[in-house]
Amino acid sequence: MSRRPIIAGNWKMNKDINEAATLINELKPLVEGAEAEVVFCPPYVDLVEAVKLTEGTNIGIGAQNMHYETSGAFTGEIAGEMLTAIGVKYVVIGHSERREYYNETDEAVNKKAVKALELGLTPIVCCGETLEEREGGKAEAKVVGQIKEGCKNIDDISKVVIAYEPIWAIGTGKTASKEEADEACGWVRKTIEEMYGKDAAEAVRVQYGGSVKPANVAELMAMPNIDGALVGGASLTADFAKIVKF
Ligand code: G2H
Repeated sequence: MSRRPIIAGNWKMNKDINEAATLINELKPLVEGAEAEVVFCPPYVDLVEAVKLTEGTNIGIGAQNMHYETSGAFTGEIAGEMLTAIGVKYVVIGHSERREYYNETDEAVNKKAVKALELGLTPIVCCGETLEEREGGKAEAKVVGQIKEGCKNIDDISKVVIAYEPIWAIGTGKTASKEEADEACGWVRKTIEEMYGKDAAEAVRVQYGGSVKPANVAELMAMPNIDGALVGGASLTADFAKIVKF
């Protein structure tokens, strides 16, 4: 089965509304006609403007997090319903920075993923091991565990995008080798097969993330288990178009 590549820019806590508009306007013509599905994930305060600026283009807008409840006393949080109401189509869930700094658990990741799908949002569910876990031979167990817990009870797993991001390669300039990245994306796919069967595993898209840049994207994308990239630092300039059009 051929899976359509998906390249997403995770802007993290970068770009105010004016900077976001400038970057989007720069990138719009440069990513036009891309073979890959293209997603920009700016900070919450930029989302309304980002959706407006990308109407009628091939760019989809995503949030970087959401709450699994619809409303209530959750100061500082944003509901999935609030995202769909403004035309957001994707949401990053369980990024390692959220797991590390905001104690996001696999259980919360799972609730968010289930809720996102209910609302018609495409969840980009993140997983990945620390350097210590990799060096201790525990990388596969960590990734498999995160997928088993984070991606359970899902009606149609083919609608989920999974991003494998080894924590040691995030923002460090250190990329996993294409073989390491492919092997780990294969662990994800094998786990999905065990949970949901072969067809589901063939359909689900697995991204690699961690210091992806124009110079390394093509070799990563050529690997059999890698269907896309979740890009941080290199998504913040017009150079992102070179990644999108790998
Ligand atoms: C990993 C990635 C984006 P970067 O966090 O999700 O960031 O490309 O800067 O390593």
